[in-house]
Amino acid sequence: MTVTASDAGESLVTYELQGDVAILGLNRPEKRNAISDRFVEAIHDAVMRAQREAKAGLIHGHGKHFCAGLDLGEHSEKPLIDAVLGSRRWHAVFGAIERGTIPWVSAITGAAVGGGFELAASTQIRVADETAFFALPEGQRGIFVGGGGSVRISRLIGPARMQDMMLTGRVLTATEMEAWGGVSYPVPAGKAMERGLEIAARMAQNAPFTNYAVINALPRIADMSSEDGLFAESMVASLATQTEDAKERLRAFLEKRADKVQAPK
Ligand code: 1HE
Repeated sequence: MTVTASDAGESLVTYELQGDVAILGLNRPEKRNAISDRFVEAIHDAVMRAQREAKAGLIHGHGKHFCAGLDLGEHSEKPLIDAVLGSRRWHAVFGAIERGTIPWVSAITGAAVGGGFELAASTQIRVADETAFFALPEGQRGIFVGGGGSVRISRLIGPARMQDMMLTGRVLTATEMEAWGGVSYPVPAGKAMERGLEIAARMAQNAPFTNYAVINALPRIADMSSEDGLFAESMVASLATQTEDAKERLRAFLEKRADKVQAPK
C-alpha cells in the first residue's frame, strides 16, 4: 500500500510498509527530488511514522535520481535567518535518521548531490548502483553544505576528500565512492532497491536494543576519548545482555535453533 507521508496534499514522500521495512520514496522527480522546506517536513513525517511502524527503513528517489540536494530556487529567495533556521531543521530531521530508533538504508541511483549526499550520509548503509554519482557543487553555487555534510560526509570519507569534492567539483561513481568509504554496497544498474530491501529486511531481524545501540552508542563513542569510549561500551554491552531478547537469542544458539555465521562463498 502506498500512501502520502503528510496531509499536506501533494505526496512529496511516498510511504510503503513491506513487512517490517518502511520504504520512503522521495517523490519530486520533475525537480530531481530537490529538497524544499515542505519536502523536509514530509521526510520528517515519514521518518517518524516509520519509527512507529517499522524495524528498519529504506529511502530511495522516484525517477532516475536519488536527490539533487537543496531546492536552489527556494533557497535563493531566503533571508539570512531563514537560511540558518532551514539548515538547523535539516540537521534535526537528518539527525532523526542518523540517531533515531531504527536503521536506514539509502538506495541510490543517479544524482546524490549536495544535500542529496548529505541525506544519504545520514543513513547507516548506502547501496548505490552503476548509474549513481556523487558531487558537492556548493562551491560552484556560491553556498556551503548545510544539511550536516561538514560533520557526516567529512567523517565518512575524510575531510581532505570532502575538500577535494567541494573545491574541484569532482564527481565520483559508486565504485569510486566505495573506495572512499562513502558507499557500502555498489551494485549493478537497476539493483539498488532490491539489494537495499534485502539489507533492510536483514537489519529488521536484529534485536531492537542492539540496533538502537549500534545507531546511537557507536557514533557517540567515536566522539569520546578511548577511555571514555571503552567505559561506555561496557555499560551498553552489559545492558544488552540483560534484555529478554538477548537471553532468548543466546539460548536459541546454544540449543542449535539459531543460524550459524556462514563463511562467504
Ligand atoms: C532543481 C535542482 C535543485 C534540478 N534545485 N531545482 N544541487 C545542485 O547544484 C544540483 C543541480 N542539479 C543538477 O545538476 C541536475 O539537475 C542533475 C544532475 C541533478 C540532473 O540533471 P538532469 O539533466 O536530469 O535534469 P535537469 O534538466 O537539470 O533538471 C530538471 C529540473 O529540475 C529543472 O527544472 P525545470 O523547471 O527547468 O524543468 C531543474 O532546474 C530542476 N532542478 N536540481 C532546484 N537542486 C542544506 S544545504 C545543501 C546544499 C546543496 O544541496 S548544494 C547542491 C544543489
